[in-house]
Amino acid sequence: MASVAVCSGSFDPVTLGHLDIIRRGANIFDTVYVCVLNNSSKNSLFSVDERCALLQEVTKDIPNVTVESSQGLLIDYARSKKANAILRGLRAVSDFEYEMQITSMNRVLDDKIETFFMMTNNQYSFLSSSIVKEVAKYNGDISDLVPPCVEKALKEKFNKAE
Ligand code: COD
Repeated sequence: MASVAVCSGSFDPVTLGHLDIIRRGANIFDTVYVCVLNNSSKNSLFSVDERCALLQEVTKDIPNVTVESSQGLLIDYARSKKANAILRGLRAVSDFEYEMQITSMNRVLDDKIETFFMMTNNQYSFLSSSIVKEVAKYNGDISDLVPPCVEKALKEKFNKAE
């Protein structure tokens, strides 16, 4: 049976930490669907279409990755793709409680889809979309944190294009 994983997130915007998880996931699973979902507790800077376009750009060299978005529950999207796995990244202990809650809820909704966690690459352990947006807003250097197209998009958002 083909292994199909859904790598879910807000990706507002995609960082090198996300991309590292997507790439490593694509080495393990036959197909990886990257699904942009709205986190109802976060206000987003980029629209869903903008987030998808950036993800498409940075994953275009990975043949078994497809980028999509969904409005509803992650588990419904995963079922619609016949996925057997949900792939999430873990950075610090602080991620654990939140991830455990989502995973437990998703298991109640469908106990046939397993959630897999991949430890962050050490160099990205501090990295989040929120921290990148904060640094970019005040014109700090984010070139080691995000792909070039994301750096450009952030500069444009904050109206600091050179
Ligand atoms: N290194 C490794 N992993 C990382 C890094 C990094 N530097 N940065 C982020 N990650 C991981 C995160 O831990 C997460 O696993 C993933 O990448 C995405 O992160 P974010 O921050 O872009 O996305 P989240 O965590 O805000 O996404 C939450 C969802 C939108 C997936 C969640 O809210 C959801 O599933 N919503 C849909 C509604 C639903 O199904 N709800 C029921 C479940 S409770």
